[in-house]
Amino acid sequence: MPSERTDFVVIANRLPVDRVTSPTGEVQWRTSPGGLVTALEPVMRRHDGAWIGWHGAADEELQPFEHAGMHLVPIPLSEQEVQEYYEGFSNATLWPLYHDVIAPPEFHREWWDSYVAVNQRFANRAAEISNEGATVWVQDYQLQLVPQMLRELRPDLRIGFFLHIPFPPTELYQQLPWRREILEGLLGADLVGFQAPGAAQNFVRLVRQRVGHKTHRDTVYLPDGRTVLAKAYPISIDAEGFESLSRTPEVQARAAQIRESLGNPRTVLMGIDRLDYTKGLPQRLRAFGELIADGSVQLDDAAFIQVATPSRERVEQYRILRDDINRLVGRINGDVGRIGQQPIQYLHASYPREEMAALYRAADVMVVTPLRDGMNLVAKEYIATRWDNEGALVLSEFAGAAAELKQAYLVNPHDINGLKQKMLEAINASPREMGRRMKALRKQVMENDIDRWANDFLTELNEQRDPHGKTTRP
Ligand code: GDG
Repeated sequence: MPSERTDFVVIANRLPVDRVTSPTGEVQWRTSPGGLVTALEPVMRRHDGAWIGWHGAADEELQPFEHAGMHLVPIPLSEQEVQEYYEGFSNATLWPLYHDVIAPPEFHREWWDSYVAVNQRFANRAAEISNEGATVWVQDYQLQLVPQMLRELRPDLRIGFFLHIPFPPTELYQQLPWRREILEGLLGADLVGFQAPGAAQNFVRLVRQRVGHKTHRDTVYLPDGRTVLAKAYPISIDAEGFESLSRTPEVQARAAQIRESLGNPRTVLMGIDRLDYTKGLPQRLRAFGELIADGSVQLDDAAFIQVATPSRERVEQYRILRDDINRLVGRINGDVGRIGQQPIQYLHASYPREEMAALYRAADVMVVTPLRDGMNLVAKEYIATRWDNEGALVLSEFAGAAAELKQAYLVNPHDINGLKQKMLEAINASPREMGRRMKALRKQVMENDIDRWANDFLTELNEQRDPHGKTTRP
């Protein structure tokens, strides 16, 4: 490789590596943390596969290289493309539109042109490095045109697509000036995977209404005789890996230290999110502030740690959110705090995996309240670290994860009184009740891990087409 060709290709906006400079000034690549790499690494090794993606720096062309047994194929992006394709169309048009327009999506024709050009570059590269009949798996909303572009270049390939974020209902999707192009882009795949059955249904309905193809349940029938399957594959985590990390003496000691530094309160509540307006941070902070202010929870008994990982900081809505959260935390701590006792510990930073595991272990009540979320892996990671069946999860009904994690304290984050009540229930739950719920949650997460997700998707993709490009289904 990479002058040779391969039988298995993953295409994602980012390569699964970050460039790091060691204290001695040496530049190295480090596998970026994340379930997707963990799940796909073994599949990549088995098939000697390649991963196509941007390497994270603008205006830089890199040759393909090897890392941790993976063939990595970097795609260059200019500074202008980073602004228009990535920060613009992907994160200021599609992201808010697909998340129920929580923030207003911006529509700019130049952004769209850039999105088309970059998608074409990814498709061209995949066409170059794929063997006859190879399997190509395209990831996420930044690359929705790639399946069709790739099929035009290489009709022999088996193409799968997975959307990590929600797919919106017809009424919202209609706003998109390029609604038909995106649907047609996705229809280039043999199998289109979503986080939830409702998202797959939204897609099939839109294809019927907007493109006019015949559909039946989860199948779209194209005029050329090809069929496209649209189904849900709820993503998960490396559950065992997370559990064993959280069992190490170092992580347990660090968890104890975190609680100690808060003065060992009876209840530690926690939120961990990318700083994003979809995650419902203001709602949970407001609810907690009110519980302290109205005396339902005593300041001596509880602390709330909110970790907000910096994200998309050049996109305007994210800058606005950052200021809003700073103000809100300041107001709540100012209103209900005392000297040496700030009810909310707010951390705008990102941490290594070990620290994340320690934070989860330190939390009695994990509060996950997105207004809309494809899945939400934080909820699943928390559960994986609760091997003693202690701890409670407060979870938004609007997270994809709520469909599987039914024994969580499910909430509507828009309903602040309802949210307060559920948080209070979780805080005051008896050990027996907590154990009953957590046991059921753990069974769900430990049995349905990221390997199963990848296997289910790839098995279905293999069954969907035979190697000669004909459909094998009726
Ligand atoms: C999208 C969809 C879907 C966070 N801070 C740090 C850190 N993280 C890790 C968490 C978790 C991941 O990032 C966040 O995943 P989520 O699922 O919660 O949310 P998104 O980033 O919005 O992901 C989502 C997901 O794709 C997968 O399909 O579930 O719905 O929106 O794994 O642990 N990791 C480290 N340091 C941090 O500071 N190491």
